[in-house]
Amino acid sequence: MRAAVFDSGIGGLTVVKSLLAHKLFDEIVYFGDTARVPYGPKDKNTIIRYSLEALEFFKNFEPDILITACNSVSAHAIEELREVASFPVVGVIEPGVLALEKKLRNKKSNILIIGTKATIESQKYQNLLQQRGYTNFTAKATPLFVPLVEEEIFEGEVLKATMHHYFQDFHPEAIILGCTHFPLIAQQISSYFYNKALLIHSGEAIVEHLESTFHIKKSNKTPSLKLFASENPEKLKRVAAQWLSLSQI
Ligand code: DGN
Repeated sequence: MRAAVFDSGIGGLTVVKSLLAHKLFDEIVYFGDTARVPYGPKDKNTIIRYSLEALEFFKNFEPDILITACNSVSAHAIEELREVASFPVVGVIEPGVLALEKKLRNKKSNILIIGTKATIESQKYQNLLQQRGYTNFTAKATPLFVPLVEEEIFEGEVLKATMHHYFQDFHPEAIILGCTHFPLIAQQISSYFYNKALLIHSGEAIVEHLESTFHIKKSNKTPSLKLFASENPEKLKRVAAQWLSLSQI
């Protein structure tokens, strides 16, 4: 089975990492729209247009499934992608909320959702949490984390100051990492909250969703990975080698 995985930049590699670890596909074709990242501050129509262009790119590879490893795309363009694609299109938002529900039974727990402006303003996470009976959640746009990750700043003083800027008033029991760039700084986010908050990561959530909804089973073979970027593919490959612990791509 061949999966196409799409993000605005390098963040979707965090989803690829989980897909590789669980060996769910024979082949993964990744496209990061690095020339136009970030999508987070862009309006819905622009996100839809860019996403449909990415879909055109993937058509040449004849994928069996498209995973939008980008919350901003999952929040704003998933229906439009589904209308046009001849294969299933799976986003990261619903799986994230379902994964949270499995781990956090107390519906009054204090939950913090972080993501891009586009994701937070779409209200998708907030609506789903409300539908599932959660009553105590706050959503906060934390867009500065995206350029830090794209700059390969995964730790250090700038990141600490940014976390303090966004998080100083929060004491969450669980945090939804509502942007696929954020697992790259998850350890730092976790230690900011003294490792006491449960972190929900889209990659892990989507693996559970693919197994349960699409009945995609683990294989014995490690999937082959093809990486494409609209700009500076070397950087994507460098981060992939580091983040995915691959010796050669
Ligand atoms: N990785 C994208 C997401 O999950 O929303 C966002 C990065 C961006 O384009 N701002």
